[in-house]
Amino acid sequence: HAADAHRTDLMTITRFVLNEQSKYPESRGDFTILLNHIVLGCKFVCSAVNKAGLAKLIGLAGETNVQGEEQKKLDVLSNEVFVKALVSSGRTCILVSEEDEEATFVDPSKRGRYCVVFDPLDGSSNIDCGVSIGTIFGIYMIKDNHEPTLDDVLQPGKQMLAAGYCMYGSSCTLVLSTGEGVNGFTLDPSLGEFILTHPDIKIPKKGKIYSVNEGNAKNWDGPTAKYVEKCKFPKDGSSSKSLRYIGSMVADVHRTLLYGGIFLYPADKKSPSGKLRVLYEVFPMSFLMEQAGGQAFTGKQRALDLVPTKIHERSPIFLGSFDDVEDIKALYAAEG
Ligand code: AHM
Ligand code: MG
Repeated sequence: HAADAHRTDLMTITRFVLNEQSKYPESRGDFTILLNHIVLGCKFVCSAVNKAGLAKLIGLAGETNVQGEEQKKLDVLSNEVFVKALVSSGRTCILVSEEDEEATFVDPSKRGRYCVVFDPLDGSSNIDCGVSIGTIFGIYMIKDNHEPTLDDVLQPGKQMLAAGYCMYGSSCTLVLSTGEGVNGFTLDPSLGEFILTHPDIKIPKKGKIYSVNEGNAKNWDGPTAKYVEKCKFPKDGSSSKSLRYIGSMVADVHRTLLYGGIFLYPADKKSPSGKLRVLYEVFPMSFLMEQAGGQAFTGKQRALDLVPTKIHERSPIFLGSFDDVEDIKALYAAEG
């Protein structure tokens, strides 16, 4: 409609979350402040990713600059920006980043009640060829005012308060759930604001796409191998599925969420726990899938029931459309 050509009532991510949180007056301000700092990190990474190709062209990346300082790699830079933004929010107490071996315990003077687990720049093998990459995050809250310990983040994913990702693709898209469905926001670069563009995302009940690194097939276990065989040669008269695999979890999961289907990073003989990390890859994506009406399964149990024992633990993961994940669950159940 012509009347819609110029929107005048803009639903920014801040406004949206303030509305959503109005039910919890005690946390409303704090959560919004925390989220604003995450959003700042995402905007920074978005701008850095967009300049990355150019920086290389004019000889900046990976070389020393005029001051003789080493240029930081994009993933290291992104991590620093997120850590600093999260600490300075004054709302966090523990940070777990894929980039840092140890968890960061925030100084008591800047401490808040939220724990944030994140992968600041996932899919970094895709940076140099301009393929979509992303940031993934999950948020827990410590229950009382005890001294924070690692146990506060070694919690099952179902205890997360919120989770999301930001995809740096043809546009910059932030997908968020605070436990009341899933919503997608797109960065309007002229405003510097994320605007609600994908309200109440629901994943199709069944999909036509499977997404897996098939190069690992020789090392798969029985149920995974059977499942993928079934995707290609269905015996029930249904049509075969299409394969799409970007190798960038955020992009592969984003497509799965919008179009339906299944994304899998299974166990194999070489990596019996798969590749993806529980806290900041498997949990946030599983949280979003469930909130969108899909499922997430580890090969043994509901992914969000998993209790991690180490901050960088890995787990196999099968997530996506409800019916497609049912199929893989049945194959694992049959194996006993
Ligand atoms: P990274 O954290 O080192 O970037 O690795 C994670 C990425 C995911 O984005 C993606 O799903 C997976 O690795 C792809 O792995 P593979 O190349 O083994 O298929
Ligand atoms: Mg990663």
